[in-house]
Amino acid sequence: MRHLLALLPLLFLLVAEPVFAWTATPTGTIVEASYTEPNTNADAPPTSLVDLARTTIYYSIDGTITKALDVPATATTGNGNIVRQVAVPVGPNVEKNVTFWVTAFDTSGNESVKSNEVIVRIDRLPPSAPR
Ligand SMILES: [Ca+2]
Repeated sequence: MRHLLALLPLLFLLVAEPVFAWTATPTGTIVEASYTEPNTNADAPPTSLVDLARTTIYYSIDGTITKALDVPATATTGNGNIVRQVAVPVGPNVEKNVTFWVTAFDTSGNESVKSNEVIVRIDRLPPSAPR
C-alpha cells in the first residue's frame, strides 16, 4: 500500500502532462515560438528519427495560412529545443487571434502532421480616450 501511495504523485504527473507541449508568447507583434523537435517517426510503435531536415513554423490569420520560418534541424535525430521569433502582420488599431503550428520535414521531403495549434491574441487596438 505504501508503494502504491508513493506512485500516486507520479501517476498524477503523467496524467496532468499538458496537451500543448509548445508555447507561442506574444510581445507586440513579435511572437516567440518555443518547441522541441521530434525524435521519432510517425509509425507505431514509433521508430527512432534519423533523417530530420527541418521544422517549419506556420501561422494563420483570418484563414490565410503563411509559412513563417524554416528552422534547420539541430541534428538528424532531432530532439533539439528551438526558440524563434516570428513577426506577424497585425496592423495598428486591430486586435485579432493568430493561430500557430509547427511541422517537421525529413530529408526526403516528407512533412509531419501539424503540432497542436496555439492561438495568440495580438492586440494593437488601444482603448478610447477617457471621458
Ligand atoms: Ca523519413
